[in-house]
Amino acid sequence: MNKKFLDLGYQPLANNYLNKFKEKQIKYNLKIFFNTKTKMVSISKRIPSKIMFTNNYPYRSSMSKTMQDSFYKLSVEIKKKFKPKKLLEIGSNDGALIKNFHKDQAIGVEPCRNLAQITKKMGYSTYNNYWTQDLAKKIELKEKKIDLIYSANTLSHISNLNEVFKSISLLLAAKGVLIVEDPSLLECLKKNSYDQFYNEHIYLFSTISLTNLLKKFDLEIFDIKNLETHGGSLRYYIKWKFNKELKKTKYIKKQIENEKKYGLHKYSTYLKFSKNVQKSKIKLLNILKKLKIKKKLVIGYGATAKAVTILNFCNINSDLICNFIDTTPEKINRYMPGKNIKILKYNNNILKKYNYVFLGAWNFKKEIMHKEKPFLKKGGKFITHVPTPKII
Ligand code: JHZ
Repeated sequence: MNKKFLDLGYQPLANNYLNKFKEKQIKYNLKIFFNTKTKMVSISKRIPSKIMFTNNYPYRSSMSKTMQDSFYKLSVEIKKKFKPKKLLEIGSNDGALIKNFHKDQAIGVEPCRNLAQITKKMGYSTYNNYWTQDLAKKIELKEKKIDLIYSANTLSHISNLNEVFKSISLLLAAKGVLIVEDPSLLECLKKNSYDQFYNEHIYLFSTISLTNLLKKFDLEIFDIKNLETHGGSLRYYIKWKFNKELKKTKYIKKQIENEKKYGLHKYSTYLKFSKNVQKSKIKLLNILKKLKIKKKLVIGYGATAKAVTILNFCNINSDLICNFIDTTPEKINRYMPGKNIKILKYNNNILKKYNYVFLGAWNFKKEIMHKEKPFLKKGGKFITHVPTPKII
């Protein structure tokens, strides 16, 4: 049974950056549910993939050094541990992972044409399609079975998980490995990072809920890694149940114990989280309103999907955060969805005009604070809402 625990109000599509000031935009009521049987956390309103993942999708995985490093490190690990003949990435984005593999070795699947074109140009075989059984069958005809399937920050974006895993089942070799990486529900609750919820994030997985789901497909997790990326993610290493060659590590049991200790299997935990979200909203607004009274200028750093949730839930307008900056060409000179705050192109001097920086990309706090040492030296300060709103 699905039980609601959080209502984040009316939210526009997170990656639908506006071309014009006050451009009309549809908003959807974003409610979050906990399923008492499967323990899965998901959002209520499912927007069709075709509306969200368009031919001009603005998010690029390669825009931060942190993510580039993470993908590079993983590629080294994959080559060493699993030595795949063929690797297929579901949601290959701009090739941040596959570029670390040989062009004949890695295959991309990417529904957003602008991104698929990038990896095609790089010379990688790329299927510009959504992930379906039809596509899996088509790939199998050409490539045969695949020994390593990888997917980061993609499976949690697809509403029909049965279709997702049936398609994977069609392609994964008997001794193959599936690696799935997505934000961790446990970290989200611990950090009170409710901005992990937006229309694209249909699910927020826990090891408990994913284990329950995989059983239906005869798949099981054999190893798990906690990652710092995207504010705390989990990397699940998955195999066929009948494959006894790959041994299960102790980390799965440990992670499930930690999740149970925190109460991820209980509805009451989510009600507590919901209360903390309301408190966080009030605290962040207090900080920004006080700065406005003092005539301080605040700029948002990183026009993230997460920031869209914050702005729209807290009703933050350009009187509280004047602008955002970002390095992504597709976002520059456009406006934050739902809030008409203009996104400026990042340059080394841009922060000079501002007194405070709100970390829209708080998940890259280390990278950003290191890069912006001159701003800090001149007395500039950062604001974050994670784990609790404060000036740092
Ligand atoms: P970042 C997106 O979420 C959407 P977002 C998506 N649904 C998802 O699941 C995750 O990614 C993985 C910029 N930046 O990664 C680049 C700078 O400008 O937190 C990005 O626009 N300068 C697919 O949008 C944004 O910040 C910098 O120095 O929440 C970061 O977006 C750095 C480090 C980043 O994902």
